[in-house]
Amino acid sequence: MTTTEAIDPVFMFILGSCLVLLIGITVAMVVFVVRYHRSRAPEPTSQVDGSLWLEVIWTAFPTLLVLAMFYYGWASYLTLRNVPPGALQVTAVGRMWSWNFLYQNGKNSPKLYVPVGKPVQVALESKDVLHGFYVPAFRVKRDVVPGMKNHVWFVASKPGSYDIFCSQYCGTSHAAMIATIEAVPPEQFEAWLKETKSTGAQHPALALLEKHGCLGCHSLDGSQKVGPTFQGIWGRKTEVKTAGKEHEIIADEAYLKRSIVEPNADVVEKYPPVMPAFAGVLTEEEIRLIIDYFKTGGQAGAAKLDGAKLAKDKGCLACHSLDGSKGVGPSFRAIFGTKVKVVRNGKPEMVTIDEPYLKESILKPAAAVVDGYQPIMPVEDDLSPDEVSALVQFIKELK
Ligand code: HEC
Ligand code: HEC
Ligand SMILES: [Cu+2]
Repeated sequence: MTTTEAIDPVFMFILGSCLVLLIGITVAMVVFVVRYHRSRAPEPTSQVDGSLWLEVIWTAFPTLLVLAMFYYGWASYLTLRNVPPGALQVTAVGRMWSWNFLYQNGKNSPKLYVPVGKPVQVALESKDVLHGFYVPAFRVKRDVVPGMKNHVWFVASKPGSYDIFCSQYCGTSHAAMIATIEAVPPEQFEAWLKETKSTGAQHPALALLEKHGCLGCHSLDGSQKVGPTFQGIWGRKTEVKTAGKEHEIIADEAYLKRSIVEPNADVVEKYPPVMPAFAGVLTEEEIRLIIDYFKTGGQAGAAKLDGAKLAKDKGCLACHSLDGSKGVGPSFRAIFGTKVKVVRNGKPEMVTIDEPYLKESILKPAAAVVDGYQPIMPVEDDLSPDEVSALVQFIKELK
């Protein structure tokens, strides 16, 4: 049984009983008013002292009716709470003022994709305040309380798009807290779930780095692995040993190329000479792509990620406008290069909006709070470094 099939009959039963009573009582009232009007019956026609069977009926009938409403209501409530076995597990995260959906394979999406005909259990989580997960089409509505475990389930029996609303007033843009359930055929859902990147295309060099196992030994985010990190590699000063002699180099095109093709020519100090040579494995063209990628510090890849789409999908636009108007947060329009007053460590200071500042504002919103605004911007902990760069780039270029 689906949640819709559980709820609708109860609703119709209660609505129907109420309608019958409303019409019955109103008709009886009108008939009595006319029939026993003083002009028709100037003298009282009868005096009834009491009627046992009448009393029994009008006590027993409403009692049974109300008990029946309770019984059907309770039974269908149990259907809402008991999730059928084998349901797809998704977590809905509510925050001011957007929804995000996390799947078990780590994928996340601003839209709730579900396979048609399969029950879906949605675990409800809030990052900040009280929200409500409300899907009228499937008759489910449940509060999303910070720190409390809660869930709903539903089945989309037909393909299509269904609205999700927030049903608890949660601040200024509460009304904008709308998301969509996309019910698609199961094969299409499986294919969608397998696509690894939810936003935009990958830089082709990244695919190469993954394919040739470079990322097993080199990180992109500055963390330590077997080899030096690729973060900030372009133009970096490095101590290397060339033919047994130590000297300092600056990572330029020629050095990087040699490091890939012939890693043992210059061995970075304090690292073991374990990198395999990629001469003959990577083509000239591929090496150029990789070096370009290093040059731009991943920016070229980030540019491929659509910053505008990200800003929308990640809920930034619920608080930040693109047209210069003041929202819950400052507008993104033409702020790059301007000066802004922020409060850092409790002290006011003027800062110029540059890339590091934007990055910090996104990753650590509470570090420098823009004067005149509340420190309510959420920490978006599932942004990848590329996504942060794409957002910075997007804000930077917004005229
Ligand atoms: C088995 C681990 C391993 C793999 C796989 C590997 N590397 Fe390395 N790489 C290292 C180590 C260790 C160093 C540092 C020692 C050296 O210079 O040889 C290094 C150094 C480098 C350097 C110079 C770094 C600097 O800071 O100057 C570059 C550039 C580089 N690797 C690129 C690549 C690329 C591109 C790939 C994939 C095509 C790759 N590496 C695959 C282990 C690896
Ligand atoms: C719940 C509302 C909210 C959401 C969602 C939100 N922000 Fe903010 N943001 C704010 C507020 C309020 C401020 C100003 C106070 C502060 O600096 O913390 C701010 C400040 C900023 C600033 C500094 C702006 C300036 O003029 O100095 C940047 C950049 C920023 N946010 C980017 C983002 C990005 C990117 C996202 C999406 C990943 C996002 N914000 C999501 C509320 C929000
Ligand atoms: Cu809400």
